[in-house]
Amino acid sequence: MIPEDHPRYQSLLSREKIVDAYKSGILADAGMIAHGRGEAFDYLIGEKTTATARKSIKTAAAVLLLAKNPVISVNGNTAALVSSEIVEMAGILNAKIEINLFYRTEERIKAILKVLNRAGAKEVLGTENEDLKHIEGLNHPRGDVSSEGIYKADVIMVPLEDGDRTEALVKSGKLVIAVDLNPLSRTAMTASITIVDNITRSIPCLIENVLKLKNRDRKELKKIINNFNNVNNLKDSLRVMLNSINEF
Ligand code: PTJ
Repeated sequence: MIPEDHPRYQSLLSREKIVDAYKSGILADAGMIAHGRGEAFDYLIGEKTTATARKSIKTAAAVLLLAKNPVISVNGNTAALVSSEIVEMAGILNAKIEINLFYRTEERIKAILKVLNRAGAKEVLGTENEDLKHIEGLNHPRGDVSSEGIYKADVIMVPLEDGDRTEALVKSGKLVIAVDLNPLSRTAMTASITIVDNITRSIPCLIENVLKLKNRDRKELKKIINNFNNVNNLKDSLRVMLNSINEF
């Protein structure tokens, strides 16, 4: 039981979800380490969605609304923290949901599928019932993807992705939206759009932006995208972190 008035309530709540997900076989062992690393960076941005992150979130919303075939990739940490939000967002965007794991095992796929179904997902790709295709340039099995999902997607959202796979996806011509609290990770630097924010805050904020931009014309959405530069946005995120140290 975490008291709601605890100053680190949200952070402790996430920790609890991560530990529960680990115990129920959803999370990879390394998912705990990844979460801890994320927490450290979150601390440096003040555990809030910065103006810089809002810019990338707005751009991601525009990209997702213009996508012909958007796919949201789900791994263990994402399923543990934001499964309901992912299902809600996929519904609004008419996007596909695909389980795509770095540490892929049949047991974890089943456990994550259960969580997504419980959150209301009707169709989930990337499970063991499918004939998976392989992305060029990646060793088995983390390059295995659904032929109906990531394989033919034009836009892929990959919260907490690894650098190799982001690189391979971008190389294969996909537009990749990453959520990564570490602005210096290879994923952050390789993705087309990087949201430097906690997934627990950025997915709800992304849903808000999608709803706000939903009825805007294509020209306006394209203008938002053209005004965005990922490298500059990452530099701004680093400045936010440095300033938080200077303000100390
Ligand atoms: O479920 P699987 O098998 O696909 O494995 C998932 C993990 C995350 C274990 C795997 O992809 C991995 O090892 O990732 P990395 O290389 O540790 O990268 C994870 C990145 O996510 C790090 O840069 C963290 O800072 C960042 N991160 C961690 N928690 C969050 C986060 N970013 C946003 N929100 C978070 N809550």
